[in-house]
Amino acid sequence: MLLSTTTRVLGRGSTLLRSPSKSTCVKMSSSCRAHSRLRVLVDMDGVLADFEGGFLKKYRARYPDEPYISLEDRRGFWVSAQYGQLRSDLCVSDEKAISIWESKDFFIELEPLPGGVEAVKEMARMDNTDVFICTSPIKHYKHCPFEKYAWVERHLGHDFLEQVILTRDKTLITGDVLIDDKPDILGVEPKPVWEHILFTACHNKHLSFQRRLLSWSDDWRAFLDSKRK
Ligand code: BVP
Ligand code: MG
Repeated sequence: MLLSTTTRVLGRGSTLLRSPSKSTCVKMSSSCRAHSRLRVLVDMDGVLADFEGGFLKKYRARYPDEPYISLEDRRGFWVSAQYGQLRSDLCVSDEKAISIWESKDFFIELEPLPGGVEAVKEMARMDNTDVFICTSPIKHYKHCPFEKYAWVERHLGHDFLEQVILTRDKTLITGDVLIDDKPDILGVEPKPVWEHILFTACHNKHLSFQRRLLSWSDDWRAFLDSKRK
């Protein structure tokens, strides 16, 4: 490997010259602690964008005579699974529910969750901090990936498009912190390097979890500081 002579670009234009004496750098955690910048991964649906509220509003408008699940009664990450149970115990997912988020304009029209956009902008301005939006697109790719980029551009600005990571497997992404509303973030990497802080959402508020943010009014700054060491 050419690590001893390679200059790598890290974060916002800062560079790290690797030398033989710095070779321990690559042996440390594969997160970014080796170069003292904090890397924060922020999920989008359920953390920055109101997926649950947007879904319920459009579902009720399109299917006014169908039963629905209030946000208060939501349980479990998968909306489709709970709607499937509502209709038939044999059904594992619900096509009417799925049709909502597969529709054009579903993702771009999601409202920002209170304080999220402001928090991410503030994080991005913090010293020694890199923020990435880490989000999983649905496999019905006709609208979702495009609209996720468009949402970021609309709410966070064109330059923030540089910070977008679309992945179906967040365990592969390196970072110090992942702020995400999904309780079980699984993938091919059994030991992801990030610490998951659960962002509270209607579907996860009843679960006990090691670390959680109640909302963007909660003290996310203190949590990031605790990770800086
Ligand atoms: O793109 C979103 C919607 C989709 O999963 C993605 C969650 O991404 P993260 O917030 O974890 O990055 N999604 C899909 C289904 C059912 C599919 Br069938 C669902 O019930 N809930 C849900 O969020
Ligand atoms: Mg999410």
